[in-house]
Amino acid sequence: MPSCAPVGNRRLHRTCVTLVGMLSRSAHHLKNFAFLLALSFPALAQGPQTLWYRQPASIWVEALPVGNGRLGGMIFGGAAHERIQFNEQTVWTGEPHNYAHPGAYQSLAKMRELLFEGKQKEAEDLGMREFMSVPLRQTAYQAFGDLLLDFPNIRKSAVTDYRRELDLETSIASVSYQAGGVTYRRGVFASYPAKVIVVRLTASRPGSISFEAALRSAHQNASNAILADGDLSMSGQVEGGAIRYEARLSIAADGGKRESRDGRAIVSGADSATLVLTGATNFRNWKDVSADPKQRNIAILAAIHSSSFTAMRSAHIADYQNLFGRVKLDLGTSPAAALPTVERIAQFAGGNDPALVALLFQYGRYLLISSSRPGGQPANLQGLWNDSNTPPWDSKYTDNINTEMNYWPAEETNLAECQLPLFDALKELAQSGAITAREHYNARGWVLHHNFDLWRGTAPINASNHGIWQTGGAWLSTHLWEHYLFTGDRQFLRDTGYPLMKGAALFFVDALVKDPKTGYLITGPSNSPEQGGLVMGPTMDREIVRSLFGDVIAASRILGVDRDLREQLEGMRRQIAPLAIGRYGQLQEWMEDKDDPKNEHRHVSHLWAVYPGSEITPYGTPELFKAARQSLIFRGDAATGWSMGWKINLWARFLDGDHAYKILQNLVEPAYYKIAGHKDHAGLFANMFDAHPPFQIDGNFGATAGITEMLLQSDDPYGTPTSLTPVQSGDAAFVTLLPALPSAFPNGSVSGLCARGGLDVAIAWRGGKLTRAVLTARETKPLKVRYAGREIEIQAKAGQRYELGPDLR
Ligand code: FUC
Repeated sequence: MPSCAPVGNRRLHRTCVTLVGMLSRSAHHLKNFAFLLALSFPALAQGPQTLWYRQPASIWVEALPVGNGRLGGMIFGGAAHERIQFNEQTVWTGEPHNYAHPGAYQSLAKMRELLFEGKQKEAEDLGMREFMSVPLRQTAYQAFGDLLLDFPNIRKSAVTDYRRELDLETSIASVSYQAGGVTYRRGVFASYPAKVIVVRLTASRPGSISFEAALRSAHQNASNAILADGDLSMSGQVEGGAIRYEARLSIAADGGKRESRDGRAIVSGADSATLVLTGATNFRNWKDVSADPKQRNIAILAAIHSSSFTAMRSAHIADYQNLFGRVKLDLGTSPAAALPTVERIAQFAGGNDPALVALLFQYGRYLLISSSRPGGQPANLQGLWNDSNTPPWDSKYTDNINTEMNYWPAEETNLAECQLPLFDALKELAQSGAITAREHYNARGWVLHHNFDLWRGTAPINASNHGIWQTGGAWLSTHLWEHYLFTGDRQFLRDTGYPLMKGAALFFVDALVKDPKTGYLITGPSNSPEQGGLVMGPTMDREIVRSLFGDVIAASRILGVDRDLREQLEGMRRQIAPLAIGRYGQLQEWMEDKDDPKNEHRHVSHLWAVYPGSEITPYGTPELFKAARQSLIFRGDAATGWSMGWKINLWARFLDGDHAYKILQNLVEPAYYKIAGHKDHAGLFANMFDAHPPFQIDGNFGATAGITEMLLQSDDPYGTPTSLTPVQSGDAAFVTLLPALPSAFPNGSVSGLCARGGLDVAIAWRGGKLTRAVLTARETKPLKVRYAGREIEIQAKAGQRYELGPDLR
């Protein structure tokens, strides 16, 4: 099993596959081929890593997602009519654009002055007039189209033994049913190495495969064409925007007859068929839309032209399993595990189904692998699955929680390379954000406010009361440092991480201001996302900037660079306003003690220092720890999808596994959104997509991270607000085993998790107690291990395994 290795040194598994063989096989060869194919989609035995259903999807959030980090497909699975709604990550509205408001910095001092005088409304009004992004809103991720398959010989009423599933072990979605004495099977996967979506149709009786295929655009003015080789093409341009696109469908049928008519491809009486869907746009990067989507599709299809289906399938599975297979989680099982997925979701809160928690954990990893792969865009608010041209919040990148949450599971669940698209985006955001820093703050470095889009808008959008929030780039930059802590990849730190982190910190060297009342340094104008309006020095900002400065200090020391800056940051860091405990015993969300204990707002921003930060810890800052816990109790348990995702992590950091599990029970409830007869409700849709509601993928990723935090934590419990702990400095590793194990999982095991300090961790437990842990170190450094109040220190050596029993010996 690969350990938590630096991705820079890991050669990504790429297998070149070709399709040609499928088109030119002899009859004999075809028979063998059919046999192999029968093998390749065996009877749909339901494994523990399977979502499965007895009916086709009737709405989009029942359809099953596949994705290769660029193309995504939602498979409805109808027996007589299949719909695969598909996306490509760069189909967006808009065009390359600089969103900065020229000269906005001229009103900065006035806004601050108004806020210091308590004139919030005037400051917000001034912000709206003079300080906002041009235009005020960013662009929207778009749907692409549908692949429609009609099976004229299948009468819905004659279908029996229907079943559809998504197997997380192979990343293949399947449909099977019987009709007229024939068993039909359909398999769909999105291949990262082949860059396409593959649909395979087989039947138990030769000559039974008949269908009509068509591509339907989600946009007006698209044109459909049948190409010379019989491929279907669907091309066009997003209305009023710069993105041009083309989707192509290539069909290889074994036996039978092929025709094309009215933009449709018609296959009759074939033994089997393979459909290959590709889609591309003219998008090269945020500044350049000069690519040719048709040429891209031609190249993609040419590269797999002589590949057999089985070779493509094997390459897909090998590529996928190289990532997915790294972590195994067993939380035990129960009779509920045999039920269809929707029934399991419905029964979860009141029943006993620990295997569903393991499935949800792995589903988050599946969704990350499927929506965020090197070379592509980061996972947006819906990953990459979207059927609307006016999706909720434009399905863009909201980085005052959501984008970061998407990547919470990346390092700890051994998918570090899935975070690379985010880091690529940060390189671009740092360029765009440098313009925003200059025009809005007259500052060096770069800044990102609470949203970005394909065109890397970084200026404050929507409304001044929540759009002016300064710490999006700073928060995302902490992910760069975390990537180093998990992987120990110095080259990454030097070449990619540090320059971006340094730019994010430089912005605050220039933009922090002295609070006239306390003399401390604070940010502002900003807000505590997304409530309380425009203020100076919200707690979350101070936590993030303190953390970022700490990261840059540690990184510059490790790399032996920028001593002067390091000393400056050390000095400024000590002057940033400290955390404060308010009159209700709560951690103050703002500089002033004005928290409302009845406030159940979904954002729990001031608790950033508990998770994902580590400034507040049980042993290092016990008073603040208590206050933060009190704040979370005030906020309550009920929340939107992602907010529950966050609260699971927080309760795990509060070392309360049962409370974390209680939030998980709230999260695993049937979700509803705009369904007649049902009130909108957060939870899981039938396809296990998390619901805000509506669908927003961060809740899935937050849940996966939260389940991990129940089992393993690797921040230093002796954290301190002002000086760096050995873990935060990268000088030591620290793991806490089973810190918040819920009583619902008395027996279990996990392997392949990663911990800060370059550790690979496996843990087994019985009766709620640790039985064995194996830590594999990749770096030579002191390692502290904590379990059930006991702590040991090991001088870990790179490459060594350390096996520990219940008493940590
Ligand atoms: C933030 C949240 C909302 C939603 C949106 C995408 O604005 O406050 O709940 O998740 O992002």
